[in-house]
Formats: sequence, C-alpha cells, structure tokens
Amino acid sequence: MVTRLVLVLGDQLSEDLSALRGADKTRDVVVMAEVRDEAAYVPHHPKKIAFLFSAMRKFAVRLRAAGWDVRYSRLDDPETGAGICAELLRRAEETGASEVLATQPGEWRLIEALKACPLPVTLLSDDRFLCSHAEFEAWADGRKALRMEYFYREMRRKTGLLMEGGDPVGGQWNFDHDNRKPAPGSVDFGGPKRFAPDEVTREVLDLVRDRFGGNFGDLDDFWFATDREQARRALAHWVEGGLPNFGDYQDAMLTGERFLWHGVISMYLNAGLLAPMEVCDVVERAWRDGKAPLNAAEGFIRQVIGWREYVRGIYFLEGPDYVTRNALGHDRDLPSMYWGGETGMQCMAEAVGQTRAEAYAHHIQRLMVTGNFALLAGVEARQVHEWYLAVYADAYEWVEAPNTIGMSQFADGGIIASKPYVSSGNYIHKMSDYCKGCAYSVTKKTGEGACPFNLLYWHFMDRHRDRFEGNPRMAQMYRTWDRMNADKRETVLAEAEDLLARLDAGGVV
Ligand code: FAD
Ligand code: DLZ
Ligand code: SF4
Repeated sequence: MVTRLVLVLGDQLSEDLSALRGADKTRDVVVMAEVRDEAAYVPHHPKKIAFLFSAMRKFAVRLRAAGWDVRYSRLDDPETGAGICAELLRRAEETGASEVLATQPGEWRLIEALKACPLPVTLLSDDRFLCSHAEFEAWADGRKALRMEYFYREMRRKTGLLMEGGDPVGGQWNFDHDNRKPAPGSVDFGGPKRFAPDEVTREVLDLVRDRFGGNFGDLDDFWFATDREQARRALAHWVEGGLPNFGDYQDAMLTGERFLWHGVISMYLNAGLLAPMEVCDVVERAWRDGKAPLNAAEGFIRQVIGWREYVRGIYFLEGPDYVTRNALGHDRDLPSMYWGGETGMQCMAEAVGQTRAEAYAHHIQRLMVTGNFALLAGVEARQVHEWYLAVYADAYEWVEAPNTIGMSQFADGGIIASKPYVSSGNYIHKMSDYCKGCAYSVTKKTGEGACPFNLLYWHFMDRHRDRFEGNPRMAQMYRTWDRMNADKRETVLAEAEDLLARLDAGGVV
C-alpha cells in the first residue's frame, strides 16, 4: 500500500483533525514544518510565532506518543525548505510518498499554494467548525442580507446550546443590551492563567528572538498555554473568575487593564488546542450550575457559535478577492502610531501598547479604537488588514479578514455590517477611562486640543454622504450635522483636513 503524507499545519493542532482521521498510522507519515514563508508573509508578532512553534513541537511529541510517524522540520534546520510545498516535496522524496492528505487551510493563500504544489493533494473539510461551507451557503442562499443574528439562531437550534425544546432559555435569543456597562473603577479578576515557559518553549523563544526579534511586539514575559492540557486549565481558570462578569463588561476598557473579564482563549481555539463546542459546553454548565448569569453565558456562546462561525462562513463564501476589497476607496497609509510611533491619543497608545506587549487586545479595542480610527482617517483597508493579521496571536485570515475588511472597515460594502462602526470620542469616553489621561480633550469638538475622533467622525460622514445618507440607521447623524451652523461645519472639516495632512506628513497626532 502506498504511503501518504498527512499535512498538519500550525493552526491544526487537534487530534481529531479530519486529515488525521482519514489517515492510517501504520503506513502514512505526518508532516509538520516551521517554514520561513509562513512565518514571514506578514511581520507576525514574535509572541504569535513563539506560541505556534512551541505548540507545534509539543503536538508533534503527542502524535508520536500516539503512534504516528511524524517528520517535523524546525526553522533553524538547514534542510528545511522555504515553504509548505517545498517541505512536502522533500518528505515525499524521503519516504516514497506520492500523495498528500490535508485539512483545508484557513487562508486562501495557502489553499492556492497547496493546489499549485506538484503533488496530488486531497483537501478534506475542516470539521472542527460547527457550520460546514455547504451549510453556510445554504443558509446564505437567497437572503438579501446576511445578518449574524439569524445565523446565530440557527446555530443555537443546531447545537441545542441554551435551548429549552425549540425555544431559547430565558425567553430571548440575545441579551446584548445587558452587556454594555462601562468599566467599574477596578477589576476583581487577575486575568488569564499564565504558564512559565517550559524547556520546549524556552528553546523556541531563543529561536524567535534570534530570527524575528526585530518584528513589532515584545517577546519577554511569555505566558501563553502551549498544549491542550494547559489551554484547558486556562479555560477553567477564566470560567471560574472571569465569566461571571464577562457579559456586563464585555465592551468596557480601562487603563492598564489588558484583559478585564475576557476569555483570552481565541489563540487556543484558533490553533486547535480547544474546540468550540467544548468551551461552550463548559460555559453553559457554569450557567446551569448557577456560577454565571445568563447574559454572560449567552454573550460568550453568541461570540463562539455565532460570530466566529459566521465570519468564517463569509470568508469562504466571498472568495480569495475578499481581502482586496476597498468599497470606500480609502488610500491613506497606516500611520506610524500603529507600529508604536508617538501619539498624544491615550486610547490609541493603550490599545497599541498592549498589542505590542501581549499580541492581544479585546474586541472593543480592536473595533472602536484602532479600527474606528483607521476607518475615520481613511486608511487603505488592505494595510489595516495586514496589520491585524500580523499583530494578534489569534489572527488567521479566515477570522481576521471578515472582522477587519468587513466589520471594522466596511470595505466589503456592507456584507457584514449594516452600517460602519464609526464613532466620535464620546463612545470611547463612555466605555473607558482613557480620556482622563489624554493630551486631547474629548469634550472639545474643534480648536486646540480637540479630540481627533470628534473631527474625523464628521469628516467621514461628510465625505461619504452619498453612500450613507440614505441608511436609516445613519439618518439622525446627518440631521445633526446639517443642523450645525455652516461656519462650524467648515471649521470641523478644515481642522480634520489639517490633522490628516499632519498624519500624512508623518507628524505626531
Ligand atoms: P472574548 O471576548 O472572551 O470572546 C470569546 C470568544 O468569542 C473569543 O475567544 C473568540 O473565539 C470568539 N469571538 C468573539 N468575537 C468574535 C468575532 N468578532 N469573530 C470571531 N470570533 C469571535 N478574532 C480572532 O479570533 N482572530 C482575529 O484575527 C481577529 N481579528 C479581529 C480584527 C478586528 C478588526 C476585530 C474588530 C475583531 C477581531 N477578532 C478576531 C474578534 C475578537 O476581537 C477576538 O476574537 C477577541 O478579542 C479574542 O479575545 P478573547 O478570546 O478574550 O475573546
Ligand atoms: C501563522 C503561522 C506561522 C507563523 N508559522 C507557521 C509555520 O511555520 N508552519 C505552519 O504550518 N503554519 C504556520 N502558521 C499558520 C499558517 O501560516 C496559516 O496561517 C494557517 O495554517 C492558515 O489556516
Ligand atoms: Fe481617545 Fe479622544 Fe479620549 Fe483622547 S480624548 S483618549 S483621543 S477618545
């Protein structure tokens, strides 16, 4: 019988992976590879690379213990090829294998590279997700608008999570209106479970420091879980201490508090160390046992079986050109403050600073601070996308691109968002304490020290009037703008233009 190569990618670290299930331990050979092309197609945060390499190495050990023949290539081995296809060819020659079994990667770039590889590659569907491509296509078929809320209800029915017969527990599907409390003065949860680097991780940290130490992001103080057992412990730790308040403060932001009550498990879920149903089951059980309120459990489960599955569905439905979309025609370069350049904006400094330190920022920081600013300032969507893909430990295109191109930048023309997520400084002021320590004043709409979000918000509304004034959800804001006196409007636009010119000239904003 012929030997096949079984490809296991860095984010496919699950023992029930379809490619492993479809293979035969007694004759097939598993290929795992740390390769330059994957580690460098965007300048990944060093912590993201270290997390993946360490988790890959430990997963290879686990597979060997389970009886697999694993050919593992390290980045610093001179024999290692530049890319995944080169590695497959090398291992084919070494083992005599003539075909490859793989689970579909989560990025079109890599799917296309595998299809172009001069070895026959069978791509199996990635059934670690709850919704297959076919199911998503069937759901999307014939709908005028692909709204997440309706998709989410289907997933609730399908999984039976938080259901009583055919009805949602508590009599409603969604408790989001309870999940918008601003941050309280202090946080009673110490944040995610931290793991001291073991020997495998320490070796990887040296390698990453040597090869990728110049990338944006700190490598010091690495604490991520790097195997399934640790990831399970991190989940249990959060369910105990973080989940009870997760719902209430999901949208809050607080200076110096990088994690608040968030799960910080997306990197584990996306790499395959945790499975979506397992985390939702644990959360549902906590609610049923009276250890967490319903708005927290429902809010979390909606993110995982709703948003996470929905954005993946959109990415694969829309196809490889999704990441090139730029519906609003934005063309500004990403300002240097995204890479740690100086800024007087406290909210941006906090969001970017913790991103640099942890390869993590929570959803509202990504959406309403860094995403909001890029959208208001008219930054080219592709550059924004590549930044998010690089700097977060949980970022792979299937999940990052719909969130950035679609939800955050409206560059898909409104497939995901029914209106752009833009706001003036008011929203950040309401949900955080950032404005207190800022060089700008959130209450100033114009003049010296006016909050940049206040100026750019109206600039955005004005420059995209043709597209958005007919949107019923934005009509009120256009009426407010039109009621402003003409001189004031002119001043706002002129000051916004000055600010944008300053950004373009590389000045400090
Ligand atoms: P929690 O707040 O504890 O939420 C629980 C879980 O729900 C997360 O672990 C995640 O798996 C899931 N989830 C929540 N929101 C989303 C969402 N919008 N899309 C998909 N899953 C979601 N998430 C990624 O996993 N990878 C990305 O590359 C990514 N890029 C983003 C880019 C932008 C511009 C925005 C606005 C959001 C992005 N998100 C991304 C979604 C979200 O910000 C992260 O999933 C979340 O911050 C992860 O932190 P957490 O585990 O503490 O999440
Ligand atoms: C993100 C990443 C990095 C940094 N390095 C590797 C690697 O060396 N080997 C590998 O198999 N995968 C890596 N990955 C993940 C892939 O680039 C890619 O993002 C996912 O497999 C897409 O689902
Ligand atoms: Fe951000 Fe404006 Fe508040 Fe400063 S004043 S922190 S720029 S919202």
